[in-house]
Amino acid sequence: MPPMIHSPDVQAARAGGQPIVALESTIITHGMPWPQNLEMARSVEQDIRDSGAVPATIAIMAGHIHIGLTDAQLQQLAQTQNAMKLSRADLAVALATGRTGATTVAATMICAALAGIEVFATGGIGGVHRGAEHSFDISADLQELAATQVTVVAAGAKAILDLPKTLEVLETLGVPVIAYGQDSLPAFWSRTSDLRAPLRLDTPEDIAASHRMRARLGLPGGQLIANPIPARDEIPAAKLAPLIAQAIAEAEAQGIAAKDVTPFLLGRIYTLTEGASLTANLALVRNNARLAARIAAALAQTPLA
Ligand code: PSU
Ligand code: MN
Repeated sequence: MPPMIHSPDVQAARAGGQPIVALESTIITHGMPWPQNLEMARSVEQDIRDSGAVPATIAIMAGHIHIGLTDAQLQQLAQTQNAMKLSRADLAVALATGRTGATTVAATMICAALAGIEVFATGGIGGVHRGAEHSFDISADLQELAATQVTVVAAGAKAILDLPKTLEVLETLGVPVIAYGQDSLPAFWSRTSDLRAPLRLDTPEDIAASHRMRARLGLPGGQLIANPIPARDEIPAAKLAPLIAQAIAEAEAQGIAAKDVTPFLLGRIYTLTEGASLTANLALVRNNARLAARIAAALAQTPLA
């Protein structure tokens, strides 16, 4: 096994057979500004506890995979400037050389699977960027969903992406994209998009049963659960569209590329919406955490074979 440290809470949960939900850390270091990032990390963990599961925020610290962080570690990570953004490609180098960094959706899935955690909550996964036909910018999160058996609860893909292309790639990769409780594909800050989700499920129990069935079929890879942001917290897509377009144009003009694209766009949209995007982002992550906890509890009741 790679160097791995479980927090005392996660250790106790494992010993007691309690449901555990994984959380990523790039959203803390690269997705939100200080100090709202720490508030978000703490409230999401509390939501999971309140829903009857145990949170395991995952990060790389001093060359170790941490499954669950103490509050002091969470604080430290939230204040780290220039933390590494670690995806599948970066994990081994970071661990082998004793580095500290945050895990993306892809890297968090890998670490969760190694730790035997089956459910993971985040805000929005990475996907196919607009203009990908020129930039080739397609998030490693998509391939990870095809390879690693973790159910990921997100509010769809971030609306800064090309959603139709993201859906096409997920279909090619054989990843089930399952809208929770509605037919439309959620678009992160907005409840609906003009795209129909390929699949729909209405209960955590059905999502857990489908997770188990994939294992029985011998299918690698996970499921993407697209959970719409609560109605009172959403920003209508029409209001966001021009701001997203502006942020993307600025990124292009400034030559922002590779790992920097997503954090740059999220930061600009935060400024352009005068903070409203961050409030919505916080609400949707918490909503995803609560659903993930219910799925983890349902999985604990669903036998393996
Ligand atoms: N969801 C959010 N905020 C974020 C991210 C997701 O609400 O910052 C992060 C995730 O870690 C995701 C990453 O894996 O953005 C995608 O980055 P890229 O597009 O470079 O693959
Ligand atoms: Mn990218």
